[in-house]
Amino acid sequence: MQAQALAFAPADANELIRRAVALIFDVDGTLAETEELHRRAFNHAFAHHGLGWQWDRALYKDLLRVTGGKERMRAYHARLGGAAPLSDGDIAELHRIKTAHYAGLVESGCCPLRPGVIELLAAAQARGQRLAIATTTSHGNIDALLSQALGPGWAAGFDAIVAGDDVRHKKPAPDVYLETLARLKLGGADCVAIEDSANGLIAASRAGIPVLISRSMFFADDDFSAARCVLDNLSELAANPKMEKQPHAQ
Ligand code: XBP
Ligand code: MG
Repeated sequence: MQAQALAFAPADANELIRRAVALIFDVDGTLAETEELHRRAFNHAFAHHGLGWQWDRALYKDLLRVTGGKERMRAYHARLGGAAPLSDGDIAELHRIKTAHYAGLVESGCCPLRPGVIELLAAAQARGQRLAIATTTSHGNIDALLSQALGPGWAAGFDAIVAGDDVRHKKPAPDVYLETLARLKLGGADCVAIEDSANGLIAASRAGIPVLISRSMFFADDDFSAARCVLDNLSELAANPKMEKQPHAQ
């Protein structure tokens, strides 16, 4: 199924994007390969707290099934069985340290936006399309990433920015996408969600939004058979004039 989606991806993806009134972007993994920085920031917080936890990439890939940093730490703690209890205050403090370290990493400029992202944002704005963000991470983390990549006035280009703690249930629940649609005053079919993970795909699909996948480092082998299109990255889109002239090119 995935091979079929890939074979027809460029033309379908261009059509899907162009007919949308609004493009709704996930952040982690979609706009930038941030998850490796999140992983390092978690490990920094664990060392700072003297916990003795160390999340390597293989373990982190597995833990990413749980969306949200606080929820991910809780799930890992539960998995350990007889570990010393962690209060909500401990989790909040770990997450505060993790978030501060993550912001420092992002602000150092080591995490550029993925290929094709800036071109797609510019092309969509030039076509008069609306832009939105629907993410599990926090407003602070979105701002750290996009201030660095797009400049301090970046938020003015987006009509809705909805973060994980703005809603009751994180992805794969549809809440963050439903809230985004409510703020945009649009139906799901008027939009396209640009995602990198199966959890994101499920969340957007449950909100009735067609999904374009841009494969990322940690989620490349997720099941994307319910996606409308699957790309390796957004530079495959026709933001460049060469593909605009060949809409049926594959
Ligand atoms: C991203 C996440 C986030 C980050 C950590 O999911 O799950 O939890 O890993 O962010 P998606 P916080 O890209 O599907 O939105 O620590 O700020 O929660
Ligand atoms: Mg993501």
